[in-house]
Amino acid sequence: MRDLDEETAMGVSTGINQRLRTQRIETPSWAYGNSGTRFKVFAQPGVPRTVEEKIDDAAQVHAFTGVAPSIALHIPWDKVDDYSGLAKYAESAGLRIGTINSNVFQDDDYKLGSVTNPDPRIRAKALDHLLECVDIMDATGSRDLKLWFSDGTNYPGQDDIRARQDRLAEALAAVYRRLGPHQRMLLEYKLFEPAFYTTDVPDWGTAYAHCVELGEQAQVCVDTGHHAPGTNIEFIVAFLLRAGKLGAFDFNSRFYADDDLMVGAADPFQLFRIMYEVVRGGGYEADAGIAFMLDQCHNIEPKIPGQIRSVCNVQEATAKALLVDSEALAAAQRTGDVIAANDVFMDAYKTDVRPILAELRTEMGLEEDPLAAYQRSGYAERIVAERVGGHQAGWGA
Ligand code: LRH
Ligand code: MN
Ligand code: MN
Repeated sequence: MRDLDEETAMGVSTGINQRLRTQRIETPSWAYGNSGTRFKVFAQPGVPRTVEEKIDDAAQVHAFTGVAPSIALHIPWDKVDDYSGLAKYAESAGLRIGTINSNVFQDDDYKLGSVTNPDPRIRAKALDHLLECVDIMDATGSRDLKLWFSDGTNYPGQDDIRARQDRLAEALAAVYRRLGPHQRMLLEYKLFEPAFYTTDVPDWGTAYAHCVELGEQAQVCVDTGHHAPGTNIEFIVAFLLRAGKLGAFDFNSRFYADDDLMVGAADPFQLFRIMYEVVRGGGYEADAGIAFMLDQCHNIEPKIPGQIRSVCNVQEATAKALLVDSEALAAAQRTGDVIAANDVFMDAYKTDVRPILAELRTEMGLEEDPLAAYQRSGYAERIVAERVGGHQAGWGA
């Protein structure tokens, strides 16, 4: 554990606090609704019935953590008639609308794919939806459009793998042309599921290649749950940052397949390693524009506490990453001192950053323990009493 005398500790924590204060972690609207697996959705009392109520819940996460001032929407799960009205509602709740997530995976038409479907009519329908998402961004003032495609095939010979790449490129280019000068397209990859033989955007390399072809406003989104077990995600982060192509994270935690559990729950060390590469590669600087988002569902735990815990886990990993003594690490690396380099790295990881975060929250006028403060607030009891007939998130619907 890092051994700091009191004065140095104060200095270190002040510097880190200033950097942690600027962190922004976006929460997803779908985390607040009921969700589950293919096998069962466990309904919880008090979940939101409207998009506005999802915004209210996200505002609670921000109120207690101070670093979650935006909410991502998923269209059509969060479809409303008036998106600029919704943005105003968010503003009055102390939030803003963040990333717009498209959905071309929940319609019978998409059985054989959306933008890569062999049928041009279905491709056009999918493209229309993506373009409509950009209209929504214009109305809400959102910067980022997130694209994830469930497209792929289940059987050898089912469709032409190469032609599907052409169709994908064509659709992406059409969406890219529609973006405003300050808008970005985030292309998310996923190893498999729901397609099990080929996936059209299965990995970061495919996403990266399409983004390079498209141009500067196209960036890769790394969903931490979308890799094979054992994949070195921090390498991907380092590579993409170096190439200027890391746009965003969808944070969550997985063990086997994609499962959207709480980030940092099973492997906080992996989250630390990822955040270290973010800091090392300049991705933590404000002008880097990396969007740190949660993409999670809470199937067995309560939703708002699940989000608060996740935000705090990201903050903890970030604090540890910021603690890495980069000069000592570089010196050890230069001299090839493997043990010393690993020591410097582990030293930061093993540091208990909870006092630093408590101090930060006090400075920000917040309670030291956001989860306990939320639980004391009475909000959970209030929504259970007030909201009857809670809404189900699209996922698991
Ligand atoms: C796909 C995914 C993608 C979707 C979200 C609900 O697994 O990660 O980001 O939009 O889940
Ligand atoms: Mn995702
Ligand atoms: Mn996912």
